[in-house]
Amino acid sequence: MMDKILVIGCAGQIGSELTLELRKIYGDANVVATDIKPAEKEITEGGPFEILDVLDTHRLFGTVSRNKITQIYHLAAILSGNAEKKPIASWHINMESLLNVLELSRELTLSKVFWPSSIAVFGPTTPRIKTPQFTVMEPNTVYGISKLAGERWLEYYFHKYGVDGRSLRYPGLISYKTEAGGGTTDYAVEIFYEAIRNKKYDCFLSENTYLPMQFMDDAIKATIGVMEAPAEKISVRSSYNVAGISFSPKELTNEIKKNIPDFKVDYFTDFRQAIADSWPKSIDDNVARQDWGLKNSYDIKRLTEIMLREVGKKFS
Ligand code: NAD
Ligand code: AKB
Repeated sequence: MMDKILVIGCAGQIGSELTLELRKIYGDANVVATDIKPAEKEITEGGPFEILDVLDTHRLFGTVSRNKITQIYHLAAILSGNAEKKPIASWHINMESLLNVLELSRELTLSKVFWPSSIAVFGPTTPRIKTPQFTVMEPNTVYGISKLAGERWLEYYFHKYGVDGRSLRYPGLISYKTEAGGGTTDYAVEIFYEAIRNKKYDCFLSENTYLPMQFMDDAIKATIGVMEAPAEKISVRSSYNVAGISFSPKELTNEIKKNIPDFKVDYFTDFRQAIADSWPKSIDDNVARQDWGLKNSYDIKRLTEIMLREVGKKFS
């Protein structure tokens, strides 16, 4: 029987690309896209789309049952920067939504669930260079605390109820289709828009702040890779480290300058600097490589060229 997929949060930075990729694999009619807000036409007209608040348990059960859903990709969340502005509301959305999805997966015996974690699960006491898969985890942001708790719940539902949840600790994701949604790594997306529009960017992180990043195509491949891996290959039932590449705002600026020589960046750090300073500078993702074959193909040069070309098209 063909799998039927539910994507929750299809209008966001990841959902807007993952939904289209899933439709290519499983067929347009077999991927039901949902979000609390309208999505791009490509998604709403290219296959089934519903407005759905993932906190509305009753409607969520209805959508899953009516569409005979077998797998869920649950992407709805409040990201690190926005979550610090509304800690309790963000905790509620991030945790209740995951518990709703896990409970439903248990009750309706769904085959698999994908829920993303983040490098935000690490904190100031974590080793920051080549952060290992298993290490000290004492996040000090509400987003990081919710992701760490979510990882524990995912593992708990697997061992206690057999819910086959799979997860990646995404680094900062870089893409051109949909703008980033209120995180700390967003500078690495915004910078391309400002480089194209104004040849000038005010960066909210300091020039030598190294963070792990990944181009969206690699993130989508990794997401589908972990979901399609045979269950016996999944040794980590919390969430897998995913490294991508690491760079600082200064290095990214220099790469952009190779294409736009008069591009200028000024630095005005804000509350997100402290968040970035508590996160890893680089990640060791060997466990994911060994377990199910994680691969990254995009380096800073290649992603910069693609970002400038594609963001450039939006303003030409
Ligand atoms: P995003 O903010 O761009 O998209 C999230 C989507 O969820 C939005 O379209 C939003 O409308 C929707 N949403 C919010 N509340 C909802 C609700 N109550 N019901 C239904 N939909 C709701 O986020 P993203 O960057 O696409 O991230 C997706 C997931 O990946 C999140 O769990 C995030 O924590 C995780 N993640 C993202 C990154 C990144 O760099 N983008 C890195 C690490 C982890
Ligand atoms: C954020 O900055 O909040 C996200 C993330 C790394 O989880 N991009």
